[in-house]
Amino acid sequence: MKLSFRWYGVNDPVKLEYIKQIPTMESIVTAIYDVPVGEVWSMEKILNLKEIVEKAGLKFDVIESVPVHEDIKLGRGDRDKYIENYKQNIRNLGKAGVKVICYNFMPVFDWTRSQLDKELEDGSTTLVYYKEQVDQMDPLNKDLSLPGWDSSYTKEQLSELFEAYKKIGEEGLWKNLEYFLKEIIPVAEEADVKMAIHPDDPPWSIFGLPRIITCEENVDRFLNLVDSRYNGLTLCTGSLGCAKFNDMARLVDKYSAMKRIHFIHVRNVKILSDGVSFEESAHYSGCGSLDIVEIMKMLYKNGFDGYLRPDHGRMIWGETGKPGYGLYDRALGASYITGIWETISKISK
Ligand SMILES: [Mn+2]
Repeated sequence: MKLSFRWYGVNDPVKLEYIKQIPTMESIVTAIYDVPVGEVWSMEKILNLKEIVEKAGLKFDVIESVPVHEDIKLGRGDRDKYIENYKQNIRNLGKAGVKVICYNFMPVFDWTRSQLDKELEDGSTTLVYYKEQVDQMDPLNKDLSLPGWDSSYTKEQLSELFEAYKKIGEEGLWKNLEYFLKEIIPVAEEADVKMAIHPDDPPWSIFGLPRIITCEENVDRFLNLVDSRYNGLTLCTGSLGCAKFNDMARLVDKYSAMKRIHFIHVRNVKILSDGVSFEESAHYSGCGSLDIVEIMKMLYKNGFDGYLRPDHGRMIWGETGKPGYGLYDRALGASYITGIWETISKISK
């Protein structure tokens, strides 16, 4: 297990020096944020970022994410141009020593929450998803700014995109994902970069948009689209684990035994009594619905040697910053995970 930490670049209030001070921290998970989706990341930009990370004594070997252009997901006429650019990004990142690229195939927007700063009983704040609030949201209302949402779309563009996704549906999205994978995985093999898809968060359809990386059956289908180790997973315990139908320890066991997990996001979520709402909790098992020790045991049992990062944290101790991505609670999560790993490795000897 290689411990890593997400960092949003030089403007991130969480400094590399602080991340380096977390015991056993090895690698930075980052991306280039000033190149539009679908364009090529230049070697110059990549090497510049690598140098900044390495100067802080950390490794530059995981990218999260290289975003996939909507035209690829929709299978539109110019997708081949964007796929060529994507291949070039894989080659460029491979040349810079990157080992894993995380990406997702969620239509229009990434993760969805109803609130980013819900105050918990202990005064900390966290990201929450309350189904009844989400049900009342109208994504085509321009005044609504959703977390995880690309606010650069106009209302017209958005409704056009929604229509296009409605038309292709889940099966259309599968077909376009397969087309994309068959193009890029051979390039990833050649560049020795593991591609690692992030599951949909949350793992069910929202606002009528199709979502497919949601459950065991679909993850199996995904891995079979291109049966190569280079076609793998960023297994996110919180994303899949907020649905009761996903037994996380079992899924981690299954996919790590298959050597298809290259990167894992470890975090906990508390599923609420309605079964379809959740609050992100501290990493400790007792704070949420997931058994983090059991998950770590499965990784250990299967000799997991990929990258792991603590995922979202709450905001604690008065910290302000990017919701989910403060330093303190994620550092507590990292130490908790390191402690579990050390304990398992010692008692296993
Ligand atoms: Mn995640």
